[in-house]
Amino acid sequence: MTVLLGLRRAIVPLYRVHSFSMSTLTDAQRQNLLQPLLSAGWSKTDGRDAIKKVFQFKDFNEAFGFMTRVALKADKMDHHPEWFNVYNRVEVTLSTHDCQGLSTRDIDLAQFCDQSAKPFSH
Ligand code: H2B
Repeated sequence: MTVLLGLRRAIVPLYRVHSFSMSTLTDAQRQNLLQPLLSAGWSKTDGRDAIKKVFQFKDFNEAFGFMTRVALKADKMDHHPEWFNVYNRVEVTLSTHDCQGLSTRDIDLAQFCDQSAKPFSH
């Protein structure tokens, strides 16, 4: 019995970090984590709980370099952007499908996008 309880104690936190348990941002998180992004060029999308931002680069090489860095990060996080690219322009939309809204994963990926685009902001 004690072994089973110990096992449960070890497994439940692991389960919680998996996407099944992702939940949408609380009001406090929207104030403290989302608001700074909205002040930095991200905006809420119409009709759904998601954020979007347009990144503009010098050329396709820079745009695709940005996309590559974000793609590798997204793969590691198992959290993927919805995006659209034409030449030097990348439109990024972030939302968490598992909870149908914004979660802390979107905050993390949005911050990573901003960091990755920084060297190219002319
Ligand atoms: N990406 C995004 N943006 N939201 C998700 O809920 C999500 C994801 N879930 N990437 C992941 C994959 C899930 O489907 C897999 C099975 O872990």
